[in-house]
Amino acid sequence: MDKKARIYIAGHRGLVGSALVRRLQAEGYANLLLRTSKELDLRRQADVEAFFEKERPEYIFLAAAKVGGIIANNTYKAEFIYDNILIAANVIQSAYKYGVRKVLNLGSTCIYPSLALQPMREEYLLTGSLEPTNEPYAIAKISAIKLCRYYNEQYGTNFISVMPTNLYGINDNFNLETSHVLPALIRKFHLAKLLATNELEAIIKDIRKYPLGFGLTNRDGEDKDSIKNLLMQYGITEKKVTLWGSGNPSREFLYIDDLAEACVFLMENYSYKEIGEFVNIGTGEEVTIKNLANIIKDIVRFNGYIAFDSTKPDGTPRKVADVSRIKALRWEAKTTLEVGLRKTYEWYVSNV
Ligand code: GFB
Repeated sequence: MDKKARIYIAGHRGLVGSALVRRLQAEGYANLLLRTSKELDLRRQADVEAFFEKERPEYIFLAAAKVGGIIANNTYKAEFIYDNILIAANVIQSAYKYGVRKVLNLGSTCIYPSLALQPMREEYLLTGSLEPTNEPYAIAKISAIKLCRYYNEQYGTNFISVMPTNLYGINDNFNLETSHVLPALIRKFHLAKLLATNELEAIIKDIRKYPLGFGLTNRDGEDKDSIKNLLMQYGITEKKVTLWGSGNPSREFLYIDDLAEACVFLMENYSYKEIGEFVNIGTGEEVTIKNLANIIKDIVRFNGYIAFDSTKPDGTPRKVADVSRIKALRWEAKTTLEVGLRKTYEWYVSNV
């Protein structure tokens, strides 16, 4: 990729897209094309074509998507399948039509069967039933993989796909109803600690700056009882934090700057012929939700205890990627979970 190449980062304000922008800028890429979803609705084919016609991107990182944690996936099912299929189909078709040199399409390891053998190898795709809590999202992401593959095969394009594991880091979504587990845990323990140390002003500032959830964003009052009642609805008290599910599932977490580094590296060095249909990106290491919660509790310095709400879903029991293919391409994750968590917590405290 030439440093002056016209590079479109679809979804540049999200967790993934913003990390890609930081990485590309740090590497000296000077011609980044950025559009917010208000400026360009990727679900509208005519608008997408008009953008490509005018701006003529040469490379695309396809990081735009409707995403969320287990409950968001399980609630907004129609939006997760419709928005994500349209975004992928419109961008990939326009990339072909306007002769884009290369596309890097971002998926997720939820494309694998819910009970796939662990660690999950790329060839396990479509070998079993999907996890019901995220089937709509997974179907859309599988469609995007197949679009890239079959455009390559029929039209000779160079569209590559990557499947990152659960991601986290700065610019994540900390809304307790829609977020993934890791930012939710950071926020829950942090607010519980503030409650225990009676730092009401800090709690009020946090809630004002960033909504707790969609359904319950307003406080009736700013006295301790009102705040306590509000936080209790999210499983946060001064002595106890309640998490969803059993705590037994395991997940693999990749720090967002590592993902961005991997994506730029693959874009710069490999074609779809070398990568194959897609490649996993992860650390290859897993942690149970219970253990993750204990690590975060220690980093945040919350002294209370942890409880679990078994009325909430667990989702896939185990999810860890086999990363031998990307290692063979000479890339490996660098950030340990401990370091990534500390960076994310520091960012959260100073930005939310
Ligand atoms: O991160 P998460 O929402 O999504 O949940 P998935 C991971 C695990 O953490 C589940 C548990 O077992 C949750 O029950 N958990 C415990 C919590 N406490 C909480 C909490 O306060 N908030 C949240 N969100 N979880 C998503 C898929 O699956 O992973 C997406 O739904 C996508 O499609 C993404 O693939 C990477 O890891 O289960």
